Amino acid sequence: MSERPNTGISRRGLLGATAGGAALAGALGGRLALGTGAGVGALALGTSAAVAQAAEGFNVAPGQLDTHYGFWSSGQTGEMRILGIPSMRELMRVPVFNRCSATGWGETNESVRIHQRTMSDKTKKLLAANGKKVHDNGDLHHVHMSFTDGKYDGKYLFMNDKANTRVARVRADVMKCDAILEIPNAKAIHGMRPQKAPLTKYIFCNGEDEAPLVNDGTTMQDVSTYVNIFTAVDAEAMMPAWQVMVSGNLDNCDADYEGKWAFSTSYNSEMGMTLADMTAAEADHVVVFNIAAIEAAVAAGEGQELNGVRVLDGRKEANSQFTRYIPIPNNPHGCNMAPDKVHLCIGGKLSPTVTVLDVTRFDALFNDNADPMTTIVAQPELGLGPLHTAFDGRGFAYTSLFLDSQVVKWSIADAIKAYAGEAVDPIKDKVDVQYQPGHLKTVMGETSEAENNWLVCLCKFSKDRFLNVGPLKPENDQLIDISGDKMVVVHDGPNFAEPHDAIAVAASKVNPLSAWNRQDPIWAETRKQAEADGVNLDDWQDMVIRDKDDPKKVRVYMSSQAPSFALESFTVKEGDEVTVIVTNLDDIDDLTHGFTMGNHGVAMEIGPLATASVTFTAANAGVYWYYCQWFCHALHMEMRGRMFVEPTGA
Ligand code: RUQ
Ligand code: CUA
Ligand code: CA
Repeated sequence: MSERPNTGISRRGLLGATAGGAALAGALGGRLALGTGAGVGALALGTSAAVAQAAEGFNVAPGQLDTHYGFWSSGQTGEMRILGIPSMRELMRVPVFNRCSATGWGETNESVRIHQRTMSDKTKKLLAANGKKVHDNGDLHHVHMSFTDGKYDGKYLFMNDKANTRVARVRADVMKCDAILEIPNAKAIHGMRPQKAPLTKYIFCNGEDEAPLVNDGTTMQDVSTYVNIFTAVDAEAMMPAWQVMVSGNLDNCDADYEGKWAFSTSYNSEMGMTLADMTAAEADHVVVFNIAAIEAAVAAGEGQELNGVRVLDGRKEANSQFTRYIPIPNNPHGCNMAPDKVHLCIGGKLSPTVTVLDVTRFDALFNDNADPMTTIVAQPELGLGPLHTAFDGRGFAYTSLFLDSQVVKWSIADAIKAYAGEAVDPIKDKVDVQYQPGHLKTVMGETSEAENNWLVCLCKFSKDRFLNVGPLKPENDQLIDISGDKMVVVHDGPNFAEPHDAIAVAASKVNPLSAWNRQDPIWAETRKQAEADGVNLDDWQDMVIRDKDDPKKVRVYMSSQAPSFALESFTVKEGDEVTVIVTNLDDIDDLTHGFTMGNHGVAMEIGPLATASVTFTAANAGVYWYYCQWFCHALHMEMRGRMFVEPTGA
């Protein structure tokens, strides 16, 4: 096979490789590239008959349903969003790491329990010191669905929080978060992917920031004690399964279709602490993780136990069977496994190339210590700032070019031929996008069932595409028709801060409920408390119970049925810690009630047949109205009642 040293790319091609921090930051800041060719794209669009035709297919008439679900990350907003594809209509927001005023997420007892379930004592202390119940910010970059045999199975959605080193799970049957895990030892979970086959046993989580392994303040200045950690989370238990220390940091990751490997890009193989240092080397790497070798070592009790997790040493100098390092031109980013089950595409970012690795050659890396370069089968030069790659079912790849503000369509097969010396151009088409694209998504393109219809391109800048709403602009999620030879941008989709990634899933794969199951585990603890209080949550309730052991605690059980709460008033004492538990007995499709307690900062959603509870202090004597804030009935305004807070006379 042909071997090409990965430094073979011209130094000029390696944007800012050694140009120093300032030039690099300028280029990536987008000011240079913003607007280049932007107008051209807009003009071409307006005159193209193909646009009108493609736009026809994108139009979903009133009353019609989309053919695909889009599950969107929201970056620093911290929630998951559900969009319809191809209409690009926003269908729902699912709060996860954020605090939600509508649903009470982050405030209801059920959500606080989910937030705190696996939190370390240290974090709980930190939160308590800040006077908070939970961290109510998150930085949610990546949403991915659980797999069975390389296909979406419609069970769970998993997502990362880079800001607070967490992963979360959303149950696809109710579209609510049911687990949040703060990962110990690692720092800043960025790349995150489920295992694709045979099923999603693990969620692979990249730690992006280096820190001392025992991060207790004793070796802060000694960078040689810093490590980066790769974590496998047990997808069912939502607990860490094992961790591997690596050389260099970890950015994005993916997994193969056989369940043998996980792989992660690293932009900081230098272990640099400054921008100049992080971009100093000509090559960084992809780390390949050998799942079977790691599982065997964990079972044998190798490595060390740290904060309840088995940690193995997969750093270069450890020469283990856990990892291999494949050199990639400097500061790579995206890591995308093709649906052909063979090719892994690594976005060059500072290099204008995508490096294509053949994962069927990874066995030889571990068994025969083969030269890592032998796994590289193509390295097409595609344009400036290649970040992520998406795939269709015809062998085409679509790479976002951040600096060029374009999407490039190319053939994997032709790129392999070109790398072997044949005179073929792998590039088939380029289209301008508006502007600076990051992730891009084809329908089902991260599964073995990739489709050939739509591409969603998540642009980081929208600049002049929408009415000016002030200095902070929306992002722009563009819909591109990829069914023909030419890509056609058919829709501008403004979106709030700041979707990084999305997946597009055939509607047939997802089957959410319309009413809750009364035995749902989400309120199992609330149900247990009710039983202890002698209250049957399945019945019409109107009970106020003062805790036998702690007389300052009051629990108010009430059901709701449009248009009234079972309790039109209840009485507590000044200073009581009040828990209100509401059960919605309406089992009618779409009949959600709410509970808002006036002047107490408390509001929550109670869906059909759901139970929800919230705890607050009735600090001041007086009359307080509570009301249903979810429009449910012609007499919705009348769905209210009074809390009497009796003065203690103290
Ligand atoms: S990242 S724009 Cu947070 Cu997925 Cu690449
Ligand atoms: Cu119940 Cu509005
Ligand atoms: Ca680097």
